[in-house]
Amino acid sequence: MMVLTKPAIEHLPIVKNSCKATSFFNDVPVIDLSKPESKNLIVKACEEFGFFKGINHDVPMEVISKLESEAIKFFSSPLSEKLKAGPADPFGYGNKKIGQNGDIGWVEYILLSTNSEFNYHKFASIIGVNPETIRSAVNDYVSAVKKMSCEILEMLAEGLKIHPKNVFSKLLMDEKSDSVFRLNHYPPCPEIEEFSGKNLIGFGEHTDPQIISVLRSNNTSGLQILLKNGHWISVPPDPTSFFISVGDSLQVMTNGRFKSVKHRVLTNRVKSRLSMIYFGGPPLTEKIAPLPSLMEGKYSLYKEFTWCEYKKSAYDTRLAENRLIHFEKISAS
Ligand code: GA4
Repeated sequence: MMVLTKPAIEHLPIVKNSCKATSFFNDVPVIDLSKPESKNLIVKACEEFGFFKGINHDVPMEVISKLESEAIKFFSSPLSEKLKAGPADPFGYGNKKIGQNGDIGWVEYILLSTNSEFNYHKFASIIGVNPETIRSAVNDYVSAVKKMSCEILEMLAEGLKIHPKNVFSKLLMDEKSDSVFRLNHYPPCPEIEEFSGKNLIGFGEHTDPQIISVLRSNNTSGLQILLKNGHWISVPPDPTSFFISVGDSLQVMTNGRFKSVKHRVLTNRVKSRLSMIYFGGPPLTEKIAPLPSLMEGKYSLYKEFTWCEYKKSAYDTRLAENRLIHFEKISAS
């Protein structure tokens, strides 16, 4: 195995291997999305973990495989070619640099907005296909995953006994929904002499600012979530399922009943990891506030803000920061 010396990948964040950080998460809540009665389990999973695995979904495997194969072709292209589709500011191709505030990781990615026209020509010419091929692969995948996300959000609303059940899903269905889609590729990371017993970080710890995030990966491990008890646990990959996370906006809309889950990705020494994540967000002008039916006579824990204000503030932060803290009301006690 190739062993690198530190200067080659200096500056990249690392994490110590500890039993807790590497223990596998066998208790990940698994929710059968085809059963209406799963709604109560979804609520429980969002309260306890802010995270669950959804099985028996209706996203066709061909739709997933089509996009996956185009993504593999793109990420296998020479770096000099891929760089022509960047930099990600924030949309486009990004390599190691995450966001605009100095975060880096052992990752390359394509980030795109689902409500604005994306320039597929650059990507298509790099892998030598018709731009329509890429556009339809992305659109078919995003439409299917968005539909599934809306169904999950409606089950969630029913589980919470909120009427109408589309309170959350209508925000994603809105034609102005400010959603984002990202393809992340984590190349295998060679062993590093000075860092033995430690892992390089692929994508540093963070919460997602949107309402809901839906992740699908290949069969390579790397994803970890932070439990309420402060332990990081690894989530075993499952390419046939989707992993759903509560975002900051859903935390606010439930007045803190659901917590957005902190997560990160560690690199793998042997295999590359490819993940596709849909981040379902509301329209920019949407007010993000606790739903009155979830207040139960309590006060809102958060100041009033729009998604545009939150997003702007979030994009000015470093990845690991607690972004919601600036929007919390100071308690009187
Ligand atoms: C985390 C969730 C999504 O991947 C993302 C990320 C965004 C980016 O990569 O540009 C951010 C990050 C994410 C939150 C804080 C800011 C913005 C990087 C960063 C340091 C696309 C998003 O919407 O917020």
